Amino acid sequence: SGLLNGRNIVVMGVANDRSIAWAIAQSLAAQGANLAFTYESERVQERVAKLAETIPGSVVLPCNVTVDEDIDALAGKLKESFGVLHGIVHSIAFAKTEELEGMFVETSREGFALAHDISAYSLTAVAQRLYPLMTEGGSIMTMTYLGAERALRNYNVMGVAKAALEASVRYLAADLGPFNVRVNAVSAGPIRTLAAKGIKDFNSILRQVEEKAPLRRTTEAAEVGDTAMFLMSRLSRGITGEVIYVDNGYHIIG
Ligand code: 0WD
Repeated sequence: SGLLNGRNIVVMGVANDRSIAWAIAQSLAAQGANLAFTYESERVQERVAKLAETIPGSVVLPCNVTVDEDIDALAGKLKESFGVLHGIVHSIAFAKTEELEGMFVETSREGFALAHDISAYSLTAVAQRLYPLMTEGGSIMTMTYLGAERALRNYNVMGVAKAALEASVRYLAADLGPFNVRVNAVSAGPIRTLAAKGIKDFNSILRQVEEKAPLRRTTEAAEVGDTAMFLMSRLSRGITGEVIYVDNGYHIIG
């Protein structure tokens, strides 16, 4: 029997079958979770619906996280389909490609605001509207990267947004703990996805990880999926406000 039987979890950020959110969904479904998927726009709707079809009983709902009304509507739909919500997987980020190369010092006001709105504030916007559905307690998780704490080449404004995201995890954890809602982040090693395409020189980043990481290999999305499953389950009931590294140990090496 599954560790997540009877648990209702919304997964945000599936764009295609390479998305980390999709690997997370696989791990959650394997443990018996009931899943809802959200998609950003009609651009990805069909792809997400096709993928969701492979997980019986899952529902697919629209939600562009830059639009408050979308998140309000999502809360309503989740209440309709699930009643009680137990988990939120936030696996969403965006920055303009021109902000992901060259010097951080060149970041525009608009690019900074957009990256922070989608990649950092959205976690709070979603938590704010969905935690009232977590009447039996719950677990919220998001995805972050080492660029939050180190100045990594080309990661630039996304690193600053991830720092804001990680701080948000701590403040949300402090707020929602009394409601028995936990909030954590997974800091994943680099994985080749659509989002990674925006990062310049991704191949050399992967090569560096293979050379330097204690486990001498790059991170697989399924490894993140299994840690996400742990975070969504009762097994992690004592953990909140934390950043957990799933990076084959890369970040400990100088
Ligand atoms: O190496 C990597 N791939 C790592 C990714 C290492 C460490 C962390 N992460 C993070 C990313 O920063 C992101 O937070 O993991 C999360 C998921 O990223 P991913 O799976 O690598 O990338 P992708 O498959 O592109 O999923 C991100 C999705 C968007 O995809 P596209 O490529 O279409 O922008 O975030 C969603 C969208 O589906 N998204 C939105 N969803 C709702 N509203 C929005 C929005 N406004 N914007 C983007």
